[in-house]
Amino acid sequence: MTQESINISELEKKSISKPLVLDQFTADPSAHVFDNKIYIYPSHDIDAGIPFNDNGDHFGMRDYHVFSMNDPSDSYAKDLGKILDINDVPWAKRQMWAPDIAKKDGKYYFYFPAKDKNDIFRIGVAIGDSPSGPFLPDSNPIKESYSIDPALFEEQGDYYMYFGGLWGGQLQKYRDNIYDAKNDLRENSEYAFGPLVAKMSDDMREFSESPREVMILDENEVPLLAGDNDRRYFEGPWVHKYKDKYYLSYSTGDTHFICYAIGDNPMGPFKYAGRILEPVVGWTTHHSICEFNKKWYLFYHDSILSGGVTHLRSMKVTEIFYDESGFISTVYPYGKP
Ligand code: FUB
Repeated sequence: MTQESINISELEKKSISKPLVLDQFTADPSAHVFDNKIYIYPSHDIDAGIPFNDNGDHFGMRDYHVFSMNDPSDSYAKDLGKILDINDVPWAKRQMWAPDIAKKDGKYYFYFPAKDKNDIFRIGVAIGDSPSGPFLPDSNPIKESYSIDPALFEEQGDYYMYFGGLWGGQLQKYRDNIYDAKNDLRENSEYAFGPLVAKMSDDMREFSESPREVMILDENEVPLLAGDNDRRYFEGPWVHKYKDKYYLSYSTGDTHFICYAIGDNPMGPFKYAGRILEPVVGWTTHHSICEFNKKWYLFYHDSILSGGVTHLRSMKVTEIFYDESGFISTVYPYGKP
């Protein structure tokens, strides 16, 4: 949605949900249920004074807070405080982007992307004994990790990390997990980039195998093309399971949708299945999906609270619904037109 074409106060009135935090800006919410309580791990948006560009340099975040809710119907999420600061991470220089967390054997593993001293995005881990920390970061990023937007999914004791984002997220600079500054976006007629997936090692601090690209197929079982901007993967992967099927949802970036694809295996392939969220106010759209008391919720963000400022976003939540065939009804963040 372009900033010129919208009237923010009109859309605010029509919003299907309200910001969950009012005294700071929060984005890219990764929501999880631990001990029957909802914990949300968002990016902590700030105004770093850097002008908007397609490289996302204006997203200059420097720390993370964790929030909790007793129920998604609560009006607000409670700030449990800061859990990690860029100054505590020896390898990180700038831009702490969308994080996620996983619980294993009573320990909590907080995963976050940041640019290293060479301005290359890597993914780090910080470990704690409770969902609210404190978290102690490893002194190096995860080997073979790159790009942005880690999202963890657990299945019978196996943990999978999905990651990757185009443009400022640097995914287009890699082929077969190797960086080359000369690499760029694929041609429109080539297969689209997918997110990467790797199984985690037993200690959750490394990949147990090299990352593999996830395929997203169209209705004819052919991989989506790079020029299919309304449907192809851009950033913000999230995987959840519903009735024995695996759902990969993601942002389409420059077309501003949250879409999803369904598969029979956490590694894919996934078949494109539709849109979950129509465009929100702001350039980015980023979400998570979480079950609580047998209902399903979409955590997402928009820039309504900041009056439309792209890099000052607010997290929100709304319930989502599946039909009998397992398809998710599209959410219209400001009501169905
Ligand atoms: O918050 C910074 C970046 O914007 C995230 O990593 C992307 O997914 C997009 O939401």
